[in-house]
Amino acid sequence: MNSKRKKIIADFTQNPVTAQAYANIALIKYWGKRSVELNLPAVGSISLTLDALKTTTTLQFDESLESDTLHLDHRNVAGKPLERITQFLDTAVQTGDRPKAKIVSSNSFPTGAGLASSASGFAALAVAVNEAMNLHLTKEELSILARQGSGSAARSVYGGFAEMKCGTSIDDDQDDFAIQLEDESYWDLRLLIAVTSTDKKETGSTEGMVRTAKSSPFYTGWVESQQADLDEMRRAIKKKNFAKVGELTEHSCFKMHGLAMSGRPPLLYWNGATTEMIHTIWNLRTKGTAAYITMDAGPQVKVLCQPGNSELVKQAMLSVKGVKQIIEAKPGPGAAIVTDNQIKVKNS
Ligand code: 2P0
Repeated sequence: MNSKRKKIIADFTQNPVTAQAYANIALIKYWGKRSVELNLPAVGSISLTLDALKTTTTLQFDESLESDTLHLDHRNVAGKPLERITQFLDTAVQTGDRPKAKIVSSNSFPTGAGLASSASGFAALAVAVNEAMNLHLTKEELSILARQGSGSAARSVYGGFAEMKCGTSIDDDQDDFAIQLEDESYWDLRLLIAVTSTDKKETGSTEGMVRTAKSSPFYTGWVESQQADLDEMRRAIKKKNFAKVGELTEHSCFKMHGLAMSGRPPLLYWNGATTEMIHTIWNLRTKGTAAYITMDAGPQVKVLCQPGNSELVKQAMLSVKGVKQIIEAKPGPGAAIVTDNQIKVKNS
C-alpha cells in the first residue's frame, strides 16, 4: 500500500456528508474527447451555472457495506449508473480497496433528458468525496475530479461563468480543469428551459461524441474553430455585450448539432417541438426581442434572455405545442457542502 492510499483510507469519515451542485449550460459547447479512457475533452468550453437545476447528494462511507449503493430520485439504481459511480469513487480515492459507499441523490429536474444531470451530479459527488475523505483538494483539483465523472461537471464546481480548459496530452489530465470567469452575481441573466420530453435519450453524450469524431467529415473543422469562439465569448462576457454573447451561443449550438447530424449514422437530438421553438424564438427576435437559443444532447430548448424580457419570451415559448414545462433559471452558485445547520433550517 503506498503512503497516499494509507493516508486517504485512514482519514475517511463514516458520517454522512451532503453536497449540492447546480447544472450548467454550455454557451460554447464541449463535444468530442481526445481520450475516452481519461475523459479528456478535445475542445475547451464556456458555461453558465444555473440556480434552478440542483442536485443534492448525500454520501456515506460505511465499512459494513459489501457494495456501493445508489438511490437516485427516490429509486434504487443498479447497472451502468452505479458502475459509473463506483468507478468514479475508486478513481477519487485512488483504490478499489476502500469502504463502500451509500449515495442518496436527488435532482430538482428530470434526469437524463439533456438537462445536464451528470454535470451537477458529479460536481456534487466530487465535493462530497473531498469532504468525506478529507482530501483537501483545491478548486482546480476538484474540477479535475468532477471531470473524471463527466466532462461538463468540471464547470459546475463554480458559480456563474466558467471556462473549461483543454490540455494537449492524451495520458495526463492535469491541464484539463475549469476556472471561474465571473461569479453568479456578475450579470443578471435568465435562461428559460422548455422541457419538450422527459424520456431518456437514446444516444448518450459519450457515445455521440465518439461516433461524431469517428465519422463526421466536419470534426476537424469543429476542433480547429473552437479557440476563436472561446476567445470571442470571453471578450463578450467581459464587456457584458448581450447580443454578442447570444449570437455566439447560438452559433456554437448549431455548429455542434450540425456536427452531430453529419455523423454516420446521423445524430439528431431534436423533436418536433424543438424545431418549432427555434422558429418561434427567431420570429420573436425579428420583432425586436433579444433572445437566443441553445440545446444540448436532448430535445429541450434553452433560451437566453435579459430579465426584462423573460415574461414575454416565456409566453412565446408556452405557445409552442409539445412544451410540457418552462423552467426559469438565473446564474447559480458553485458546488458546496451543505452543513447540518443548513439542513436543519430547511427542515424546520
Ligand atoms: C456541454 N454536453 O458542453 C456539451 C454540449 C452536451 C452538449 O457536456 O461524456 O455528460 O460525461 O464527458 O459532460 C454532455 O456531456 O459528457 C455535454 P461526458 P457530458 O455541456
